[in-house]
Amino acid sequence: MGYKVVVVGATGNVGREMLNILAEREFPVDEIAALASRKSLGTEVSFGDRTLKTQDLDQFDFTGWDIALFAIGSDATKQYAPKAAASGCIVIDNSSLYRYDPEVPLVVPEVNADAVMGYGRKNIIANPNCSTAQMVVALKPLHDRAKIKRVVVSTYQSVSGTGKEAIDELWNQTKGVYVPGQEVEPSVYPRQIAFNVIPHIDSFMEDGQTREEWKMTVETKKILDPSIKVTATCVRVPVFVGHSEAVNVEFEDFLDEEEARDILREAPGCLVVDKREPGGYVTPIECVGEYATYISRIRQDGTIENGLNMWIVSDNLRKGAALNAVQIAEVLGQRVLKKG
Ligand code: 2RA
Repeated sequence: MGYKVVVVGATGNVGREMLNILAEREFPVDEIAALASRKSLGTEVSFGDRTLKTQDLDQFDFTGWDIALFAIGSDATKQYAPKAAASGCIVIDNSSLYRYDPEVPLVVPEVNADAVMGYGRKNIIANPNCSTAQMVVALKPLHDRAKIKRVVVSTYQSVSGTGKEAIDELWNQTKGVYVPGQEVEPSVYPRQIAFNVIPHIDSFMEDGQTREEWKMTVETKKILDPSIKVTATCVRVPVFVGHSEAVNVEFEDFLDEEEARDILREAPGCLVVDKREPGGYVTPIECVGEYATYISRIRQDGTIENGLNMWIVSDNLRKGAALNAVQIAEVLGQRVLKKG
């Protein structure tokens, strides 16, 4: 006996990964529906060795369906998620719409799985921002051991975080640099992304940070601990998939780098690759298609009393979005729906 599962936004990067991961992890599915906007109607998407034809989100009746994984923008989520939730279908939403709503749990299962039990207030659970998810997976076990005071993070975020058109822009701009007459002007980003980096993701706020940077602060506080101070600089880099983060952590108590390495080696969702030699660390290319949050370059920060530096890398479409959503569905299945 399994679940009736809907994937909303099934033709997008994240929606397709949700279907892939539901199949890979053999989530107990009795029935599955792949929904898309009218313009993508009938597009075929893969679900394991099956092919699904997308159905029209606007016409779909969520009544009788158990879980809906939403991977569409905030505006469309605002229109359809409440309709799904009101019909009794529990929504797991990957947009930012509900993340900061005090009545909606914001969940990374390796960090705060118990928060799933708060789903009933709106019948909605929020998935965090991709750059937050991988960071809190690594911070949680260290926080439990030595209580984190402050985090300073610089991100190196791949273009797949923006979407398919950004992937195409990086590809075409890169080719255009080498092929005279095929130059591609920036359209997705304010500047050329090929062979460049852009210190701007999402919109600017009054205080000079971007919303992406603000998200990392607010979401880390909601998921892990409201007392942790977080300051972020989020940068777009010419990488197709895989977000990387240089993270500096200040603890209440001293934490030796070797002990930190041992803790992370045993921590859920974490994989330590950390040798002080060429190639003894993870780069985005190695994380693509994987589930793990990789941690490298673990080392003391001698400039403060109780500091550590580390390098955190993960597939932003997976742990940063689709995998985390499916893991939330697994927790729902085990603790709430209990059919599978
Ligand atoms: C990005 N975190 O990387 C944002 C949304 N996925 O663009």
